[in-house]
Amino acid sequence: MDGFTPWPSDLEARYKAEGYWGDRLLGDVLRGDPGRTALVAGAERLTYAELDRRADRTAAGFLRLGIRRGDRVVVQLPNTAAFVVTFLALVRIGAAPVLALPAHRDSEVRYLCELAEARAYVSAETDGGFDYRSMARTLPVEHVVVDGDAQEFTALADLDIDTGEEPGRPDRPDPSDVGVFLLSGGTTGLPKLIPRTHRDYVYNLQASAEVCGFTRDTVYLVVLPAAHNFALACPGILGVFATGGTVVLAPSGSPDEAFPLIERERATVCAVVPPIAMLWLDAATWSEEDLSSLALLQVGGAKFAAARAAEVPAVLGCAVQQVFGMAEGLLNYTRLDDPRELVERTQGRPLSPADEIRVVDEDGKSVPPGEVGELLTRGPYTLRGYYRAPEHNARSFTPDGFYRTGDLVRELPSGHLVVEGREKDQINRGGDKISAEELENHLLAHPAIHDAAVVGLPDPMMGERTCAFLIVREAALPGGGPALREIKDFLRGRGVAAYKFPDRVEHVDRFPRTPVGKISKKELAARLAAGRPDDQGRGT
Ligand code: OOB
Repeated sequence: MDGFTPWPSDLEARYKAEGYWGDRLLGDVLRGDPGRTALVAGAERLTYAELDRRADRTAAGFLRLGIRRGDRVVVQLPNTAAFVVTFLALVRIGAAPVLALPAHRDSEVRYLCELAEARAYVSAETDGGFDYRSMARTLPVEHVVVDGDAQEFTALADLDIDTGEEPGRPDRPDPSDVGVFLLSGGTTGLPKLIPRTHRDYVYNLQASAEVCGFTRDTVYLVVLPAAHNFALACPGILGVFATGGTVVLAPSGSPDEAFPLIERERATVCAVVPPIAMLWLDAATWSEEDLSSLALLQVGGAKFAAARAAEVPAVLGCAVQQVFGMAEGLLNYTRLDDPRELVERTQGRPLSPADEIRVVDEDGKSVPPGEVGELLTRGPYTLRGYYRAPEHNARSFTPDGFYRTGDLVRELPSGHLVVEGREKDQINRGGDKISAEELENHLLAHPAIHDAAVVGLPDPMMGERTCAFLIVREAALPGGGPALREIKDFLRGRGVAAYKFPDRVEHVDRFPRTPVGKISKKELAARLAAGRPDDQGRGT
């Protein structure tokens, strides 16, 4: 596939020889007993046999539409059976799903369709009050497939029909093909696509299922978006399928929705981001649901404070596992038998013996053991390049193929990593990643805004919230410049996902600069922390 950076042949040979990469395809992950429950979604309960059949028939439906091996299809579905069926159907015919989040809007989805040159777009009819069909009308794709009332488009249900005839057998994908595209959190003006091959992602989910102790008795509750790597394959939905357990889809992580499902389905594992974990810690003290089935709570996506991690066993009655992962690949897990100290205070250690880790200073030299530096990594399930992004790749990877994570970490003698901060220009808002540059570019399109700088503001619940510092054009000054509400309306009008909206807006006359003339975001953050956002006295 053009635009995809393969692993060099010596590493490919090694990963195969050492058994990291096998021949299993993403379409073959359903390994449960045919009669056992694979998926519970709303009122639907599907056995492994039923899910397998639906995935096969829908695969045939996509073939009838003309979707073929190597094609890309943007998929934007909430946590419904349709997501699982569509994902399995597409990977079976070798068409790569491009996994948009339900929160994405026109600006993100259109860009993904263009970048991936997607042949089709699959969405819900409406969800959370948003009509995906009206957005779909102007997307640059040949086919729109809708789960539900499709109006002028193709209904997903119409792809799932048994025509009685054998569909033309498509060429089976190769394990080295790109199986799925994940979205990067983004540090530049535009989001990036992460190609994951069948063999690297199958390894990712199988090795994760092993480390996390998944078995056929695992009942995994999905509360994060199924399209997110954590919920999909760490070990996630696919890791459960590969070990024969049951996946239960919840619409969100709200205790009102998740707790009754834990009780009813006797859920044993759930993956959450820190704000949800903290919500659950509070809610568990007054809720009446029986959460006793819960054996493991995986927490990741953003740093989980040691003190809160320590509360989990007593309050929720289950073990806690910290997960420091990234859609780009590398996954760190605290192990189920790690001493309490490591589970509470670290973000885990690499999943694979073949994961290579370097912690480096600004010059790219390894720091002394135990000191903080930027985490670089390469390995059997970490990308070697973003899709169709040669210039960005030149900056994001070292010449010998290590991915620069932009995360600042400290490595303990045990190999466990402690996340100490971030170097990349990104805000981590409770696990949702916001590229400062992307948001700044949207803000700069506002007629009254002359310049914009977006920084993270520490927040006890979300970890960080988003603050936009704005310099207003002189002509707009008499009106005082746009307030937060106007900025949000403006961004909504541009089709930007709501999680990227700033939580706070500060108007300033100029920005503090670093000695080389760049905007000093450190100084802006320090001013916010000190309660003097428009301080002109320092650093200018
Ligand atoms: C997960 O994936 P992404 O791609 O949304 O975000 C990756 C970034 C990391 O580079 C790091 O900056 C941050 O999110 N992060 C954490 C963290 N887990 C992720 N920072 C501190 N502590 C943690 N535990 O977020 C993701 C992917 C797979 C599994 C889990 C999380």
